Amino acid sequence: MITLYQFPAAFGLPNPSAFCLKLETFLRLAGLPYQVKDLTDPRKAPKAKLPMIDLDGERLCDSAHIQARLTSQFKLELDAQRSPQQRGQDVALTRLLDEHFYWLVVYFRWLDDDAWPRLCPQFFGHLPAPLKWLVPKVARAQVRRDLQGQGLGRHSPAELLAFARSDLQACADLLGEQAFFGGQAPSSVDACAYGHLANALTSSFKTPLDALGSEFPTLTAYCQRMQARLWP
Ligand SMILES: N[C@@H](CCC(=O)N[C@@H](CS)C(=O)NCC(=O)O)C(=O)O
Repeated sequence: MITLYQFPAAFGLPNPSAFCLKLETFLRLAGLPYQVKDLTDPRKAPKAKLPMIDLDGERLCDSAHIQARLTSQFKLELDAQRSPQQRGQDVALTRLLDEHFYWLVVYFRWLDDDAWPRLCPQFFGHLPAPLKWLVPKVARAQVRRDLQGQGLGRHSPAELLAFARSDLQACADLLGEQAFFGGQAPSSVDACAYGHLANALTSSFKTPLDALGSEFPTLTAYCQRMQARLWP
């Protein structure tokens, strides 16, 4: 049995974490049975990040590692039809979303001064006093440090929006006229694309990134298509 440990649903999405939504979408695409356990404190996971799964008593972390393990253990064929060139593009798109675009969404949720007073009660409102005042301060300082270290936190909001626009343009160009990044049917890269794009473009938690949604109608239509297929 697979148990998926992830943050609770929020923002009108199955999950407000792009990586948790990526992995749960993958499980649905693969047709693997699973149960969900909500966790609000990622420090309880061995690598202090979510998602993680318990697979017959073994704890596995990192959406990419988990997908690779499930693919080999259950002989999944989600990517069987992908050519070497398409597989290369899938890795490149995954890196763009996981390692670059993700941080832009983090910035506009956590460090934008308009977003923070709305985010704070959503993520930390369940904590008892005085934790609900202390933990958000520590967590926000950690996010600020992470973004400084990653490098994107050194840019202005306008520069970050320009990066987001070019990331989304790359996604729209790769999608082209196809229904899914995998072609006529979703492949595993669609789990990643949906996790990130749905969080940035279709969340009820509004950030400056929402303005970009109208510039990329094929991507918002894509999110709706994935939602209808996997999250009816
Ligand atoms: N490479 C990891 C990234 C997971 C990740 O960054 N998870 C975030 C939530 S979206 C997290 O748990 N952050 C908690 C923290 O950094 O303290 C994966 O693919 O699963």
